[in-house]
Amino acid sequence: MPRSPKDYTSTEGKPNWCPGCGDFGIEMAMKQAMAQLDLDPDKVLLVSGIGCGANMPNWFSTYGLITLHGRAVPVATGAHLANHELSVFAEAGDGDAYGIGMGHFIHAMRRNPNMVYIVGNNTVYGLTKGQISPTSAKGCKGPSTPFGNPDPPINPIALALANHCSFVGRGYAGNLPHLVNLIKDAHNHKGFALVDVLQPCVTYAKDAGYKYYQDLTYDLQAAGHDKTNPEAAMKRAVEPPEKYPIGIFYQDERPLYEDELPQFKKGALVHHDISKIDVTPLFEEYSF
Ligand SMILES: Cc1ncc(C[n+]2csc(CCOP(=O)(O)OP(=O)(O)O)c2C)c(N)n1
Ligand code: SF4
Repeated sequence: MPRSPKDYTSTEGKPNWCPGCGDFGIEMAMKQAMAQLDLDPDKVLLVSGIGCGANMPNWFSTYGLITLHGRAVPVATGAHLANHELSVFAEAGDGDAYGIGMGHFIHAMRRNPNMVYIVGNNTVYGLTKGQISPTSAKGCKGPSTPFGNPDPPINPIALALANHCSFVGRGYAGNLPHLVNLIKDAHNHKGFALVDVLQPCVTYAKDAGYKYYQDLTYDLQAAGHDKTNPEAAMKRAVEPPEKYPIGIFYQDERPLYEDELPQFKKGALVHHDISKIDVTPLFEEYSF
């Protein structure tokens, strides 16, 4: 029997997002992608940070872990290194990923562990009631910026392209078929795959709703973009903000983090025989 999104759905409760939240689209796209990839739920790990979107593992029947704000990527990297036979998805909001978790994001890109990083980019801190985030537009008003945001936004796509990310993609939570395919491509990619998702927050980012993105997104691949060309990718990434290309900006192949580390030559750590390892000398060396 072919798998369906239900096979990845927790029986313990339903999402508590606001009606119409873009996180519903991301959740369904992830589940459809997993089903179409025919992933065994017992071989999938979903790790998140803290935020509205980061509640995601609660609604999945796969292995899941909600960590700390900004810490999805390092925890997912650790889990992946321990058992890199799992399909590892890290998931976070834009505040999580590009604010407090920015350092982890940059270092993961240059290390290239084999995982998918899905960022629900709604340009606000949703869970804490709509404060501006690192991707909020300059001048936008919110509870933390009643006179307008003084800072220009981070461009996560340009940042990823400039920092060794081996798969750089952007999707839109309101275009499910496209997002499903993008997540499947990201999963099939060997290396660290960023999927930044334009995600309407219907409660606190009303200016960037479904109509806004519907009008301004266009499909990179349908427009003939060459995803192997880094200069073309950067040009697309810095297009004026009134356009939002979605699809794969860039993809290349290079060694995985686990391929670079001698500890993994014998396979995933979970399969190593540790029964004959004696840690007593280590304790003796470090005891006072
Ligand atoms: C170390 C730490 N700082 C701040 C917070 C408070 N906090 C929780 S979620 C959040 C921001 C959520 O925004 P985002 O990551 O964009 O996700 P969204 O809720 O929009 O999905 C903040 C600041 C926290 N939980 N931990
Ligand atoms: S506050 Fe925004 S991001 Fe959070 S659940 Fe509501 S619509 Fe979604």
